Amino acid sequence: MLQQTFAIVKPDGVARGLIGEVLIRIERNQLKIKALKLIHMTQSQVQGFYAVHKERPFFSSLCAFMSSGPCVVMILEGENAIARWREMMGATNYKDAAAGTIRRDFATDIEKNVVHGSDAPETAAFETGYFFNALERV
Ligand code: IDP
Ligand code: MG
Repeated sequence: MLQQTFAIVKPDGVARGLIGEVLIRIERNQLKIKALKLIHMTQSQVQGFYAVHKERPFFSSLCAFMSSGPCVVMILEGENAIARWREMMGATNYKDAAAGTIRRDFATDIEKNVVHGSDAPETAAFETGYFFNALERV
């Protein structure tokens, strides 16, 4: 099934010079980039994006981290793009992530885990719409 998903290179990834590394992996895995920009979110913009996590103990730390510097936000498209991008990212906790995944190779912390990916079609639709309007997509 042809799908779109939403991806982020988080502030730790951008600060550490990992934008190119992530983009190379995306292109090598035949996911098409349909939208892309560099943004620096405010805390309240992050709160809106991560609203599903607002009751979690790590929420305020996560919002501070995600607004600490610029991120690259993207829409990716391909067959089963949601699952394929999550597989490329690896588990949330890099210690549990499979060999060869982005988080296993580069994450330093359960929070500072380099990349984000939507977890379902409904969240992908919400997240792509949160960051991109029609003119920003090809
Ligand atoms: P995901 O990014 O793999 O989908 P989620 O459970 O949706 O993981 O959590 C969103 C983000 O919140 C994670 O990517 C990570 O940055 C952060 N996070 C998740 N669990 C923890 C935790 O236990 N401590 C600190 N940060 C966490
Ligand atoms: Mg998630």
